Amino acid sequence: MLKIVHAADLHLDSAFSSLSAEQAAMLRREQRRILEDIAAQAERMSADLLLLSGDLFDSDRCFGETAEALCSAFEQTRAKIFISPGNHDWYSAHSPWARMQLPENVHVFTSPEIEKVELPELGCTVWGSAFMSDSAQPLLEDFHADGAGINIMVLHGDVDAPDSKYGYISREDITASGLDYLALGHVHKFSGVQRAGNTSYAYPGCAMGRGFDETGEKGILCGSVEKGGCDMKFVPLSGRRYEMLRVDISDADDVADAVRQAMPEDCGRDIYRVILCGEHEETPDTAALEGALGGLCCHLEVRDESRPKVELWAAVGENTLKGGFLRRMKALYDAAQTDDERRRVIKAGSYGLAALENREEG
Ligand SMILES: [Mn+2]
Repeated sequence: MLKIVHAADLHLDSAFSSLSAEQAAMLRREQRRILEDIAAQAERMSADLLLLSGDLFDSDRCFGETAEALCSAFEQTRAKIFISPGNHDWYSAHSPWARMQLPENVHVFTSPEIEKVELPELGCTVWGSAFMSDSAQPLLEDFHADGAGINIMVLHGDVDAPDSKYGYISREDITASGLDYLALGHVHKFSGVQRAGNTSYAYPGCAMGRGFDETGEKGILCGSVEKGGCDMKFVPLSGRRYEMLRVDISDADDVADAVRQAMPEDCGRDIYRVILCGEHEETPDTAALEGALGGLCCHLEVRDESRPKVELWAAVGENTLKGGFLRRMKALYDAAQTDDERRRVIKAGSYGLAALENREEG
């Protein structure tokens, strides 16, 4: 049985272009700390292998401090480390992978051909390959693992996407691979631990979100792998989260208060996109809300998808006194120049409608 930590898609040195320059730099520093978290986790569980399935860097370059952080994290664990460069951090003679002085325990795959590394002292064989540009041919075609002991592969590629230019991997090829565990990278969402034939495979997802298409908890996979089986579990990391929150402002007298109440208490470190929805009499001022509520979390973006209240116009087509009244009011509403004017028309319309229906306004 092998104890394994599997991570992928750290995308170190990402631009974080939707944030301010200071915040972006802060998040890049935090990304580097994630490396330490991963190495510490490997050391805590006395992992035999730390598998890193590509896109560790966001590009084929990295800052000096990132290379240093990587090396110092790798020195903090006794696990053997295997890296398969991906479509963002592909291997070349000029890439950080070729230029860095990596510690002894690190093996970087440097060829598009699948390479075999035998580790008799651990009773396993580790396979892997590298992207050499931002695309790769299908990866596992005609592959069959014939290594001694437990067969593990570290690979960046795209399962279930036959048209992908990012190294398509078919389920049939996984089934026929003879691998015990296929440690994948590329898909940024945790896939769950999957099974094809006797092979277990998984994408841990990215280690920290970098945008609103990577929301929620992010982490790595930790556990054990044996011949024909594995017990790998998702372990969340402590990085900041990107979160999206829809807030229905239909019944809100004060939109800012409604947002404040909807935000979770422990959101202070996180990056939020609040989407206002429902029906509301006034068009919310998103810039003012961002200003007023920005302190609630690390960064707040407010989008308005709310609609103006429309029930008022339901009977606008009726050939009745009510219909005629509503048509007059609707024309005023459509011609109104300001939100204030529109609000007054709606107010007048609902009073008038209530009077015509002989009921209290509300
Ligand atoms: Mn990636």
